[in-house]
Amino acid sequence: MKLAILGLAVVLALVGLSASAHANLLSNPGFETNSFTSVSTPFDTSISTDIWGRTTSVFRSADARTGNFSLEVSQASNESNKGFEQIVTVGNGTNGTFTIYHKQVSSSSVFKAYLRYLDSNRTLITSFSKTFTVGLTASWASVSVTGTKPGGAAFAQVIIVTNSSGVAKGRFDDASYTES
Ligand SMILES: [Ca+2]
Repeated sequence: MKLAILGLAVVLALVGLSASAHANLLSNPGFETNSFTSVSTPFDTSISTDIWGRTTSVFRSADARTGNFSLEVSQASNESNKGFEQIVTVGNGTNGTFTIYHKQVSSSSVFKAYLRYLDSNRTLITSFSKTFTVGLTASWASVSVTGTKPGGAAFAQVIIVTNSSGVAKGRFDDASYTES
């Protein structure tokens, strides 16, 4: 009986470790809560942690992959650097992965996803990025950026931003930042 209880405790501890190692560290990852802060460009390292920062021309859309809302970027012809970001305290993992789902609005557009690591003074240490196209299909697709956490990393900053000036549109949902 004692062995059985001990065994159960070990299993529960392992399950707990496994869950925390792959936990999504982002707040409001599906944009269901209407809580945002404003940024001029989505590279602002001074915003509060655990809240999405968004530029103008970024708003919630009722076209959701899950839940009731997604976040839509609708950059106009005379605009650039529109997008959104979040800064979180890093976890205990060695590698980080930022994943987000995207879908076209009315035409294909090129965006860039960033996973950046900041030190305790919020100075950029390392930046990983991937350029991707929204709108190859009308269904939801995902993009991921993975990188090794540098020494001294205190915060992870995830960013979606348009890749060039001019009209660019896309809807985004179900973001995650995990460590392993
Ligand atoms: Ca959602």
